[in-house]
Amino acid sequence: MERSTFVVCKCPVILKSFTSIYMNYLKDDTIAALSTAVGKSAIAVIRLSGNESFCIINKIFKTHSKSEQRVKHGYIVDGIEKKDEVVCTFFKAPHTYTGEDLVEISIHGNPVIINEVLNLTYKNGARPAEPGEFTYRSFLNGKIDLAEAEAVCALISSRTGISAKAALNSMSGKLSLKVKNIRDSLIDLIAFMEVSLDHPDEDILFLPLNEKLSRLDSYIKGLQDLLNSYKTSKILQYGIKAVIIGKPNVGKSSLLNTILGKNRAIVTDIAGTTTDTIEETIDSYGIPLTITDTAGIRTHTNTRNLIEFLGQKKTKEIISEADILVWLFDSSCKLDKNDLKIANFLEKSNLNIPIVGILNKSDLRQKLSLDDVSESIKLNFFAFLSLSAKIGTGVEELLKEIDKFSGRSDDSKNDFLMINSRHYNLLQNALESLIKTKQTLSTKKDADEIACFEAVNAQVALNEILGINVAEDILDTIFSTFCIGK
Ligand SMILES: Nc1nc2c(ncn2[C@@H]2O[C@H](COP(=O)(O)OP(=O)(O)OP(=O)(O)O)[C@@H](O)[C@H]2O)c(=O)[nH]1
Ligand SMILES: [Mg+2]
Repeated sequence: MERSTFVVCKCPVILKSFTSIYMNYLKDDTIAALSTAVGKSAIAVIRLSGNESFCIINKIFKTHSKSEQRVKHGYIVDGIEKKDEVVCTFFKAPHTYTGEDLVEISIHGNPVIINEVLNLTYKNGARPAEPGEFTYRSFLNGKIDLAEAEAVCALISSRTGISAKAALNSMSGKLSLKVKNIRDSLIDLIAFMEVSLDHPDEDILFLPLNEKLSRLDSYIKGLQDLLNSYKTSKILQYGIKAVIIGKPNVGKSSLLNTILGKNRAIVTDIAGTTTDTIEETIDSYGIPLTITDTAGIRTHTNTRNLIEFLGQKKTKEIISEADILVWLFDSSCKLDKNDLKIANFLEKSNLNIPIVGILNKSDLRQKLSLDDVSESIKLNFFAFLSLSAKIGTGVEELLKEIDKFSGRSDDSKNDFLMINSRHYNLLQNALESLIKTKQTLSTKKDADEIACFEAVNAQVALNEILGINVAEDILDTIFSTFCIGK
């Protein structure tokens, strides 16, 4: 069976770099953009948001639907000329995505019609929306916080069901709630600390030291739990990159083909068949798994074959980019100098990448065991399996082993959160500040002022995750990665 590979989402143009773009525009402008993918489709949706949305639509939309209806059928017109038969959905502020008056025009998905309708909205007072500007307005109008806004982008670019679920959890506020709970309790503790600073002689609001420390412990634990979920979150979003390595003819390309369920790479019994890297991504247990087949590494390269030499060079380069290495041995023969050459290369490279060892060709008479490998190769294996790339036995177990590397457990499947590197760094800052707060309180006498300073630093970092007091350039960077129309 062929495994599902990924379809690249055709988002409307994404602008990668610009400076403080949103700040240069008036947020009172009414904006318009295509919110569905560019190209031909049955239906395309154009969105209008801002004070003038209803007014602009009244100029270009003729309908017989009753005025109180939210969804109206009619025609987009330029003067008396009909441009398309459409359905318009009206959303009245403040209960809309952006918090402003918003209209969604569902038109026929022909690029010519899309352009005509968009141009009509611009002609009548709207301006083209910047990337992510609808979500940016939603953030500005307090409909969502920054972590929720970032999750919108993560949801759109999710490549598997589980990563979409994680992004949805963050988008619906589950990450923000955890951060807010820690932050709010911390603010409470800071208040106690400040009161004792301001009124050292009064003991009405006095909080004993052990109570302060135990509260700090619970915040530290909460932050550590969030930080621990980062690795899984990263894997859910970006996937795992597994690189198959081994000497020539060991079955690397056969393994790639069997995992994919199709003949992607050429397989022959001629050593040195694969001379370039071949990469494919599959959905493996809900995680995007990118598998790279490489040119086999051997001591003697046929001098005629410069291509093979370059292929081996590339293999060595690609190894350093792997999250996990799948190292194949031919179990139908003894270890040879080519296996040892690879071992030598890996030992010298000091890469610290987990390795899954594979005794391939398990369908043939076995001449090599795990003990033989461990005796000659002193590297640590994350796991060691026996399989037949040709027949397929043991291949599912290999995928399960790779999945274990993600560190997720099935029990927490529904609770995954989308935590990005910005959140990670801020959580890390908050954690360090709280550890310092705790150390200061427990080791120094009358050190409440320093402890309080560190606790406030932690609060500031947590605020930034939620988008409170965030610098404009950070907002620009975040929203500029969005699609236009979102
Ligand atoms: N019996 C058996 N033969 C296998 C198995 N895996 C691969 N082979 C055979 O081994 C030979 C080499 O297989 P490839 O998949 O091309 O090996 P490779 O490691 O990609 O080789 P290079 O591209 O030259 O580095 C082919 O004849 C395969 O059919 C297996 O599990 N069992
Ligand atoms: Mg090959």
